[in-house]
Amino acid sequence: MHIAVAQVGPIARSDTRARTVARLCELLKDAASRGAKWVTFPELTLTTFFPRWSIEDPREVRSFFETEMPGKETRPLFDLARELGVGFYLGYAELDGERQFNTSILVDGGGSIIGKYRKIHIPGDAQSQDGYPIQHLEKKYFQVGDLGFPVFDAGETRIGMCICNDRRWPETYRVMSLQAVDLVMVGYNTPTGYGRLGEPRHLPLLHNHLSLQAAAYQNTCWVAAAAKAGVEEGIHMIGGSCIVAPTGEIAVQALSEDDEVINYVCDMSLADGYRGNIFNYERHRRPEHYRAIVDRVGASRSPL
Ligand code: CDV
Repeated sequence: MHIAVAQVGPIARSDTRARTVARLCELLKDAASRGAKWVTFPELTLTTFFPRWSIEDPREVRSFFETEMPGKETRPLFDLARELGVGFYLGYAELDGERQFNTSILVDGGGSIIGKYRKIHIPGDAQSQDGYPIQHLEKKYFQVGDLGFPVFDAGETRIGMCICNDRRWPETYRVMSLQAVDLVMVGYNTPTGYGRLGEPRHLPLLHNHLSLQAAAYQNTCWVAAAAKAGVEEGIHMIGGSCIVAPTGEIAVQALSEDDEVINYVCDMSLADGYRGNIFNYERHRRPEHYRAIVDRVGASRSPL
């Protein structure tokens, strides 16, 4: 299976959808010219990463959301996908009635939406935090997703999706792995300087790859991860977009922090060796001992 990841460089607050979609179309063409059949785009691909600001004007907030998909401005990407016969994952802010979600869709090579996911692990805060150098207000703008972690059959391959912070949580992949997922697509926007204050600047990239590589290996699947990268509205966002094999190895990685396509011909049977042996779930998993994972949200310090 030939897949690509389209990393996207900074998008300014003033950029129009039309301009951004034109960039995405160029990336899709680049991926298709290399022979790729599926492309992963980042989280919230159509606009700048607006949750870095506390925006009070509801009309301005709504301007970052899509009410239909495809809409007038996004249709060219769908038309191009159909023309090229290339499917894609696209992250965007979804307005569903009054409900706001951080969403991704899976569009097949015929230009039809075959899957939808709404981000479950919503990080950050609902209000600006005093003293934080970088605000991350996803809890202000997004509800927790209500679709679980579904997987979708795309020809011979079963594809799952998650969004940014989801990639750090083992449960995300295990739920998909228990539905025999072959490929997990993930888009992300990860600022340097978020999180533990004074965290060394190399750690966000390390944690990105650590999470993706462990997930691919432990869940016997491929992972295709696309960053929105570079300095966007004064905030540095990590790049490091990559395709990870079920061996846990990075097969290919972006070198820039700008618009860049990476691609790889994935041998989907690479997972079989692990599924039949070290990670043979039927033989080795012990769910009767995993109760706490669903019964508890946090770690209990109560006396044993
Ligand atoms: N967009 C994100 O979900 N970003 C988070 C940040 C807040 C750490 C991430 O997990 O990369």
